[in-house]
Amino acid sequence: MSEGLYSMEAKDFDKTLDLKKVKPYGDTMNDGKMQISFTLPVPFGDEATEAAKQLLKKMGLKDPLVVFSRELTPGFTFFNCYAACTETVDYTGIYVPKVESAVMSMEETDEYIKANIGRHLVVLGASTGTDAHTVGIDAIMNMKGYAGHYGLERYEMIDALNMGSQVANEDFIAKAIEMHADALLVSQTVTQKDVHIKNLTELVELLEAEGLRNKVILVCGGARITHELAKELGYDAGFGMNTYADNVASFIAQEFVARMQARSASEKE
Ligand code: B12
Repeated sequence: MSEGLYSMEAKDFDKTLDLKKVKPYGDTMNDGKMQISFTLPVPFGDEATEAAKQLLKKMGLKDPLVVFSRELTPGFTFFNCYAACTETVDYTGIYVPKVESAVMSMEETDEYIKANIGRHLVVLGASTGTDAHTVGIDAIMNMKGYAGHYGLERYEMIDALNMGSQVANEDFIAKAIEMHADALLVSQTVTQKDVHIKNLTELVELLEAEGLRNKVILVCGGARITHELAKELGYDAGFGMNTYADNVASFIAQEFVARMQARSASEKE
């Protein structure tokens, strides 16, 4: 198995740091310096800069500094600011639910599928509903891959089809049935008015109505998706920023094998 993409653990940090009281780092340790950007609906000028500083102070930040401001359009001013944060967080008490499968390289995943499953896995993906963002799902599926990581279409043991964007949940399911898909990958980028929750929930409901939910590995992803949210919505896994095909393929293959083993164990009982 290859090393995880993010292998740094708490033990690897500077030993002199108090991980129970972590604060932002700007120039020197524990200076608390943060960069904050925002827009106020006021005209560009000295009063706007003062308003931005006062707001930062009210947020509990010290020594506010407006380092850049510009009129966006008449009546609106954008700011870049620095200020010092006085709060700390206890890093040692943090728990983030995430996909637990070991991350394998493309070659390792192909070997794993050959050895443990013995046939190609069929994976269908799309950006669903009204969502027109294709770059995320392409990054995971496209033959050329993303950031030096080949996509699922490149895997010898995966038959991958990317339906593109704005795919209706009904059409997605019809294709999944036609292809006998083992895994479904859904990308959701736009979260305005929680439209992603609506789309993702509707897909789960439709799959349940078709009696398909437990027959497929259901995965969603997008910049605002977390594993925790995905589980809450009835998905098997969720992936956010900095995901590569390696993460997804490893999860699908290992989850498929785990289900095969669970099925054969229950048949023996
Ligand atoms: C390019 C872009 C567009 C293009 C999309 C073109 C295309 N062919 O994809 C166009 C111009 C069409 C567009 C339109 C809109 N956009 Co736009 N767009 C972007 C932009 C600049 C980049 C998105 C992107 O490509 N990221 C790169 C990819 C690689 O990252 P990613 O999607 O996060 O994918 C990674 C992970 O999330 C994960 N992942 C993603 N999907 C999946 C799926 C699975 C199964 C898995 C495992 C993992 C996974 O893996 C990927 C690789 O690591 C972002 C801003 C930004 N800088 O992020 C705004 C942004 C996403 N857009 C936004 C908005 C609001 C819109 C519009 C509503 C604007 C409008 N008012 O018309 C429309 C919506 C159109 C629609 N119907 O969907 C907002 C979304 C805000 C929100 N949270 O809802 C953003 C964040 C901009 C902003 N700051 O306001 N957009």
